[in-house]
Amino acid sequence: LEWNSVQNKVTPFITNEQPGEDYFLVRPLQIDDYEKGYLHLLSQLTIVGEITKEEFQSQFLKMQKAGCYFVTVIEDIRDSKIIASATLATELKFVHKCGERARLEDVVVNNTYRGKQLGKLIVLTVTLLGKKLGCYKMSLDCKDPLIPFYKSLGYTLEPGNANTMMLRF
Ligand code: 16G
Repeated sequence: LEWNSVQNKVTPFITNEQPGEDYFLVRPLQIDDYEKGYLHLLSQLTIVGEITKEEFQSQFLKMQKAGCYFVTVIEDIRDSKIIASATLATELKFVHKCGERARLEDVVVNNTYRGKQLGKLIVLTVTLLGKKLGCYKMSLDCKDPLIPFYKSLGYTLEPGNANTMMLRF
């Protein structure tokens, strides 16, 4: 998976440097993104709960220190708002020659920005990052209606091997 294959999937040509409109910026999450509506965006995906700026910043620093979280966002620089996000989380293993696996988490695009292929752009960006980091596989959980979207980006259901089991606390 290289940039030209990303471009092939996202038409008209857009890359992380040129995401279609010059007011969209693809970049890593930053510590001041609390002010830019990052948690409001995440609340379009699932329950976020009340999180203070201090709590956000402390979690951000923990994630940064851990070194295995790559939270990627798209900012609309016209009003400094985070309008899309996806997280790549990596996990060290003994299997696969002391390999590393990657998980794609918390993919969300602000619902007023749908139809601009920003979901594709951000998923392909973090997928490419997972590959560059040397991960041997990348996986995700999603709801049924999103299966075609992820399939269009190269993800597959592995028959007999794709059951997500859950124990909620
Ligand atoms: C989806 C997300 C997952 C997120 C979860 C939240 C992707 C690919 N998957 O499964 O990352 O954490 O929804 O739902 O974005 P929950 O609150 O039920 O865990």
